[in-house]
Amino acid sequence: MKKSCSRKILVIGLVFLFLGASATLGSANLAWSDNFDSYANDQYLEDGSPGDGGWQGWGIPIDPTAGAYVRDDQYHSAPYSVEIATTTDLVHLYTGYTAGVWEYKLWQFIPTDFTLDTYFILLSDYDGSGAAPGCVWTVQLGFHGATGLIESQLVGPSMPFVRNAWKKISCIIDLDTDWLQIYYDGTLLAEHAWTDTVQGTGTGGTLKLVAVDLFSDTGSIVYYDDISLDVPTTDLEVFCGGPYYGDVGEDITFTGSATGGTPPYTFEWDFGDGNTATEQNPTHNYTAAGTYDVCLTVTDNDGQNGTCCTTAIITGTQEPVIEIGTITGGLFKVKAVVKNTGTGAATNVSWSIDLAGGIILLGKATPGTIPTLAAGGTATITSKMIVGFGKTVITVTAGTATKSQNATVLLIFIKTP
Ligand SMILES: [Ca+2]
Ligand SMILES: [Ca+2]
Repeated sequence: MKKSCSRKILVIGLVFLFLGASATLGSANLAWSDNFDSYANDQYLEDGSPGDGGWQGWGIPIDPTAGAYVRDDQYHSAPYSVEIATTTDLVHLYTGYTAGVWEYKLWQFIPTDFTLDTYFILLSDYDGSGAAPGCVWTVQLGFHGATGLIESQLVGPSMPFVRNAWKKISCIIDLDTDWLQIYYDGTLLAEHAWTDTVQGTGTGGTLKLVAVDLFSDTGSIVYYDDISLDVPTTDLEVFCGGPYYGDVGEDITFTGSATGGTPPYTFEWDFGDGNTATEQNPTHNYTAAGTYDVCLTVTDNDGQNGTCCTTAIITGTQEPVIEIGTITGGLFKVKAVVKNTGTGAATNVSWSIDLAGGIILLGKATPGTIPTLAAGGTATITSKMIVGFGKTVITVTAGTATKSQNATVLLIFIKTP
């Protein structure tokens, strides 16, 4: 037992030697990432050990009650993500990030029923104390369930966060020029000097990144996945917004964007209902309720493609309502007005004009179809030539509507009251 422990220590020591040597070769060698897929489901990450991926509960000594569970309830990469629950204050420490340009990137899932507050935090100093100068917060994004807004400290509440979808948070950290840019779902949320910290402009920040903190300050559960710290990517990345919500027939504006690759970009949307668009931010409406898969494919100037898919959730009971208006006679013919008093378009409305009673020599029955009848629209239907004698009853049907009208036929003239 003792022997195997010392062998482990020897291996760890060699790994550190290798890391120490490679760190001087170039910043890319420092790249770190965690997709949470190598752990066991429901594994608890709290003690900072290699088996916990270095994740630990906030505090010196480490607070094991502030750890987090690996879950398969949601994931950006299958099968797992990390669950940040009410008591979570999960920290990962980093060393060597003291110069160069870095991207801290992670994917976040905020459930529809999320309440209260949860935070994504980066620190330039960390001693577990929970106070400056031992701990200095450089990025602090608060996701506030009450307002639905993201608050970037130093900047204040700004854009809404998105529920029920995986969204990328990206921090571009330039430790050479002392600049920080924070992006949410491809949109610039805030930018300021890295050393302008949450404690205030020009107070306490140092040109290094030493820790991330995933902190739920009473907030309900959120998830993170595919967290990385690496040189900024230049790969083409596509953002398609969503999920989108709307009623049948309601115009929805879809928002697309792209980063990386070689601009300019071309955009092609597939709305999942057979319709497409080539604008960056098109407007579209759906004719039936349901959940549609919406995909945006972006092609850059080098012909490189990227795709982003989301959903459009369409609700509503917008249906056509067919009614029959005035029935009128005249020379040879009966006319009737068919109205759509509903909120949705009608298609292929079957109709008929039938005469019963009297002696009808010609035109006893006329069937037909109205191909489309828009909401609020009217159409006039006309019978075939009618010739006959005597009192009759005209019955008009259209869709499920029926209306009858007494009339008198005098050879070629149909008299209605
Ligand atoms: Ca553990
Ligand atoms: Ca994963």
